[in-house]
Amino acid sequence: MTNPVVRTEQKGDVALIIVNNPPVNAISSAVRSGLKEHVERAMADPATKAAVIACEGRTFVAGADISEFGKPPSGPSLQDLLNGMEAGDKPVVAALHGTALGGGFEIALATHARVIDPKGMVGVPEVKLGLLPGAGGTQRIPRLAGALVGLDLCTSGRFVKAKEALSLGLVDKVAEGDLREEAIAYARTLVGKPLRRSAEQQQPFDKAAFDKAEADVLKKARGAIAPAKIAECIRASTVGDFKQGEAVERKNFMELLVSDQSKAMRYVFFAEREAQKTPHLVGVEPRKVEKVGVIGAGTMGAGITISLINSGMPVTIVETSQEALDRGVKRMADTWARDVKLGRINQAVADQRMALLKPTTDFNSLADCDLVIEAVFEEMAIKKDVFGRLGKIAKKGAVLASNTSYLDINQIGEAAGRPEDVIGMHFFSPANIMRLVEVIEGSKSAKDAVQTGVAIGKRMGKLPIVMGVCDGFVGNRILATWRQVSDMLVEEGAMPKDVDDAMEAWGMAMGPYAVGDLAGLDIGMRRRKEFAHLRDPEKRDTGAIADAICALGRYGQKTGSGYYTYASGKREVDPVVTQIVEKASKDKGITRKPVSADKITSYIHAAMVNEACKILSENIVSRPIDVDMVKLNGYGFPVWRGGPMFEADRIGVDKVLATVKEVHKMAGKGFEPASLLEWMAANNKKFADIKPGDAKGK
Ligand code: 3H9
Repeated sequence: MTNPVVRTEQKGDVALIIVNNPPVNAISSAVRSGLKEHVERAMADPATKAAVIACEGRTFVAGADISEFGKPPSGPSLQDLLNGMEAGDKPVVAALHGTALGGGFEIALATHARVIDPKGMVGVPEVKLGLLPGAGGTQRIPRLAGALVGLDLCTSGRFVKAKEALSLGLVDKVAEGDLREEAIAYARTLVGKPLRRSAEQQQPFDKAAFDKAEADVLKKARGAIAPAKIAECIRASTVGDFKQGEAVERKNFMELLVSDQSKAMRYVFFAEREAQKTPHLVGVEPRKVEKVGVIGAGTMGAGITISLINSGMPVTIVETSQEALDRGVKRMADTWARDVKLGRINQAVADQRMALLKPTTDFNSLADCDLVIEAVFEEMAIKKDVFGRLGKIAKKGAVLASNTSYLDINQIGEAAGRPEDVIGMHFFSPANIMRLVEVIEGSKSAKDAVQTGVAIGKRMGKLPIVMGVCDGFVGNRILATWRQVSDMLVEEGAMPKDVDDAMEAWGMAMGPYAVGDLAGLDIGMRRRKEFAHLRDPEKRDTGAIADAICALGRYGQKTGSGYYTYASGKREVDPVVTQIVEKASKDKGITRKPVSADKITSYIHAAMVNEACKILSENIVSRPIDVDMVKLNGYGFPVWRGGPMFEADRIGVDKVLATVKEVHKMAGKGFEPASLLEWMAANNKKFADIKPGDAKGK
C-alpha cells in the first residue's frame, strides 16, 4: 500500500524522499512508517547512491504530532528509525525550510548532513511542552555543537536562524539557490566517503562552565521539572557513549510524558490556538487597518506604539503638550537604540521604525486613522472627553479602542456617539513585551470592530482574548479577588513576605505584594479613595494596611519602599511594615495565627477559580480556556499548571469547592461559592467539559 504522507521522487541516483502532512508535517504514525519504508527502500535499491529528505508545504517537519501523546503508541519508533538511518552506508541529507523543530530537527540531526534555506530555522522547543527532545536530540546536539549550546537550545526551546545554525555546526550549508537541488548535489558529494554520523562526534567539555550554566537554568525554571531532566541528559552526553546517553534521554522523556506538567503544557499549546477562534466571531471579517493612531505617549501609549510599529504599522501619536510628546518619543527611540545595541535589529531597521512614527500635538491628525487606541489617564471623565472629541473627528468606520483596564466600555462608547465603533484593547505593561491583550466587546460594539481588535492584536504578535464588559474585565477582576484574599490572610497572621514566598514557590512569577510594589501602590490607593462611597459596608474591608503604607509616602519600588524596602537594592522585609500589619490585625480584634504556605496557595487559587466561575456564568467569556490564557499571559501564572481552571480540574472541582467554602467563611460577603462551581461539583463536571455557552446563567 502506498503511504499517504511520504513519497519518493527519483532524481537520477538520488532518492528525494518527500513528507507531505499538512499543516506542519508533524510526525504522525503514518509519517514514521512512511519514512521508514522509503528510507529502507532507498538503502536497498542498487541504483540509488544517496537520499535527501525534504518536505512539502510551509515547513520541514515541525515535530512529533503533539495530539498523539498520551495515546497508545503505534507504528515504528522514531528513535529506531533514526538510528537505523544514521547507521546506513548511503548518505542521507536533510533539506530544511520553514521551522525544523523538535522531532523534525532530530530527523535532520540523524541524517549525515543538513542543508538549510536561508530563511529556515531549527530548534528543539519540547521544553515548552514540559518535555525534552526524545529522539536523540539531547545527545546529538551536544556532539555537534557542544554541551553548553545543547543546554541552551534544549532548555530555552529558542529558534535558531540559518546563519547561526551554520556557525554553531548544527547545519552544514545554507542554500544559495534551489534548496532541494543543492541538497541533492550535497548528497552526491558524500557518496563513497566516510559518513559523518552525529552520534559519533565528540566535543570538548568545560565542566565548570556547564555547572554554572546549569545552575542558572535551574534558577530560572520556577518549578518546571523539564529543565533539570534536560540538563541530566546533556551531562550524560558528555560522559558515556551514545547508547548510554540515549537510555538516559529515553527514561527522562517517558517520565516527563506522563507528568502533570507536560499534560498542562500540551493543553496550553492547543488552548492558545483555540482561544483565538472566538466562537461568535468565526467568519466575521475585520475592518481594513493601514494607519493607526495612539492617544497618549506615556508608558502605555509608547509601549503600544512600539509594538504596532515593530509589526510594520505607521502610527500617529498624539499628546496634549510638546514636552510630554518629546518624552514619549525619546522613550521609543531609546528602546530601538537598545535593540540595536543588543544586536536584535540593525540601525537601518531602527531608522525605518522611527520613520513610521508621526508625533503630533494636533488631535485632528487622527482623522485619517483606521484604528485609534486611547491610552490616557485611567479616569472616566477624561476618557469620556477624549472619546467625545474622537467620535466627531475620526473617519467613518474607524475603530476606536480604549486601553482602559477597568472602566465601562459601554459608557465610553456612548460618549463617542458611535458605540458600534468602540471596543476595549487592554494591553499589559510593558506593552511592547507582554503578550496578552484583552479585547473588550461592548454591548453595542459591532462584531467586525471587535474582530479588528483581534486581528491587530495578532498582527502585533500578541494573544488577543475577547470578553464582555465588567469591572476589571477577566484579568484584573480575578486579580482583585486574589489581592483581597491575600490581604485577609495577612490580617489573619501571614506576613506579606509569607504570601509572596508561598505564591512564588507555587510557580507564580511574583507574589501579590512584590507585584504591588512594582506596579505602584498609589494607583490602588487612588481607586480606593475614588470609589469609597460605593463600598459595601457589609463586605470585609482590606484596605487598611495598604493605606497605612501609602500614608508614609511608600508607593513601592519607585519611591524606594512599599510593602518592602529596596534601600539595599534588593527586596527586603521592613520592620515598619511588620508593625503596620500587626496593628491592623489588632485594630480588627484578630488574634494572629501562623498561616501555612499550603493554605495561602490553596485559598488564593480557589478564590481565583470561584471568581472565574462567576465570570463564566455572566458570559463575560464563554470558555474556561479564555480565563487560563489571560492568567498565563498577563499575570505570571505558571504555564506548567496550565492555568487556574486546568489546575482546578487536576485538583478536583469538589475539592476546590470545599476550599472556596473555607475562603467564604474567612472572607464573608462577595466570596460566596459560585453557583456554577456548585453545579459542576454536584454533576461531576470538569472545566474541560464546559463548552461555549454551557456556563451561561449557571
Ligand atoms: C516532539 O517533537 C517530541 C520529540 O522530541 C520526541 C519524539 C519521540 N503536532 O502554530 P500554528 C498544529 S514534541 C500537532 O497555528 P504557525 C496547530 O495546532 C513537538 N499539531 O502555525 C495548528 O492547528 P489548528 C516539538 C501541530 O505557522 C496548526 O498546526 N515541536 C503541531 O503559527 C498550525 O499551527 C513543537 O513543539 C504538532 N507538533 O506556527 C512545535 N504543530 O490550525 C510546535 C502545529 O487546528 N509548533 N500543529 O489550530 C509550533 O511551534 C508552531 O505550530 C509552528 C508553526 C512554528 C510550527
